[in-house]
Amino acid sequence: MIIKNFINGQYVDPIGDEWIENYCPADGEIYGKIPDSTRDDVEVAYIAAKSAFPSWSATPVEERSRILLNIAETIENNLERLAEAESEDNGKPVKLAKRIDIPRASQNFRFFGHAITQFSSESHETVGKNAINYTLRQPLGVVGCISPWNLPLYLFTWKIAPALAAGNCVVAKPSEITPLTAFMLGEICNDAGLPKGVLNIVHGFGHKAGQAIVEHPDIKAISFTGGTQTGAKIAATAAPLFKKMSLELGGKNPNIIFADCDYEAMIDTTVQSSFSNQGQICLCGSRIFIERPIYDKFKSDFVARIEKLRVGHPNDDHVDIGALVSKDHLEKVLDYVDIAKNEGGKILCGGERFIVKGFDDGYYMNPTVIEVDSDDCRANREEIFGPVVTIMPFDTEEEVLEISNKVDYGLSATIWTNDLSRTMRMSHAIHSGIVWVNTWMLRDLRTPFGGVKNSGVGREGGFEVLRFFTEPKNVCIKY
Ligand code: TXE
Repeated sequence: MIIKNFINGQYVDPIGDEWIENYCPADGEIYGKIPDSTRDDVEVAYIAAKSAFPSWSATPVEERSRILLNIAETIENNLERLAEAESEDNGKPVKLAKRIDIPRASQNFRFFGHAITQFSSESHETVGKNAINYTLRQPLGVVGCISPWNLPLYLFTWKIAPALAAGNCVVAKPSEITPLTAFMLGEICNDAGLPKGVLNIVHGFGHKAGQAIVEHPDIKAISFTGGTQTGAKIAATAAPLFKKMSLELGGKNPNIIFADCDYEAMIDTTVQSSFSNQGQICLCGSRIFIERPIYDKFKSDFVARIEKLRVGHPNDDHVDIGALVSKDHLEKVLDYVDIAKNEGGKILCGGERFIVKGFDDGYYMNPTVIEVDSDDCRANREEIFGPVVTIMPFDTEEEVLEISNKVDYGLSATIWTNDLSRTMRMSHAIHSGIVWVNTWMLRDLRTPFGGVKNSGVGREGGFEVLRFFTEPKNVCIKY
């Protein structure tokens, strides 16, 4: 499989003819190559985007909307093919990609295709001075979208769809670890009638192609999802260039369980919030705090449930947990298990690499539950981003709030309780951009999405992201 850049509506080789090998996580084998793009490729993509901008930004909203809805439908029509590709590239179970990743990619285009028709600006009458102000919301021009490997097409389109809806042209780079569905998106956009040059997709390493996008003086905004350290680097590069930035970074999210919760619903959802997508979702609740009266029961029920999860080849429909995304990532996650052990954590289940028969070199790992007696250990403070959770009892609301808020991250939090007043108190006091009460990852695309502290800056979703991808300009008219 040879993946190419998608520039000006065409698939092209990288100018320098340098390539990167692409690995299949399920068996550890190389199955293709992708462009090792450089600044030169980014420049060609930028020029294509810049040339397309005058026409795309002047295209009536109804027409832009129609094209976005076409893309949504074309993704849907290619569901099977895209899900299989996503799984091959990322290691996630095909059934998960079919149920979540690809439908959501389609929904992203459908949602913003509709949302843009409802997006409006404000006017302010300045009473007593005979003046009226109205605010234009103009597209920025060419914008950069950089996405990670955990939910490849899902997150790639979560940025691209609103950028395009708002009238921008895009230079986008998917993760070099999972380029395949982004590659396929080019053809889908052509089939759906997206004009040439409106979306350009450049593949390659973050420090080369990604960095060139961020450094480009005329790319006006950067929408990035990925690791916190990368986010800091991007911010350091983009801030002196006065670019708009939206950074959605890591998380170390608390899952806070009170004894009065609906226990069965809680435990079902907690299995999901811990290990969905092999625990590689920035929203996973990787720190589980349980109120002491139900701690022992939770511990034994939860571990029993986790031990039943089936790890295996992503093509197998009976599998709950597929492969981790890469060898490096698997090693990083396993290192954290050792760190936790050295810090006194007790491994209740998992903790090891798992060999799937016939796919011995695949990057599999058993889902892992670690009991910790202090929230201060590294396993409880640093983002592991794999199938690893810690569990720990707590006694009071004040105590659990304090330990929940003590980490550097603040993306999401889950609270399980049937006490309304406590729900209100906790939701207000918790340091995070998103709070789920008695549920997890229930998404409504109209809501603001993003984190505080080291989890990022800015909000995606709904009109928030359409505001990000437009520049407000106030016009004041005296009459
Ligand atoms: O992501 P990177 P990595 C976390 C998770 C993971 C860690 C590192 O903890 O273990 O981050 O993952 C591009 N300029 N998350 O290293 O490097 C890169 O090519 C411009 C959380 O794989 O942040 C890719 O397209 N771009 C996260 C994208 O950034 C650069 C999801 C993300 O890669 C760049 C993934 C640069 N200098 C990992 N350097 C979440 N929030 O969901 C890299 N990139």
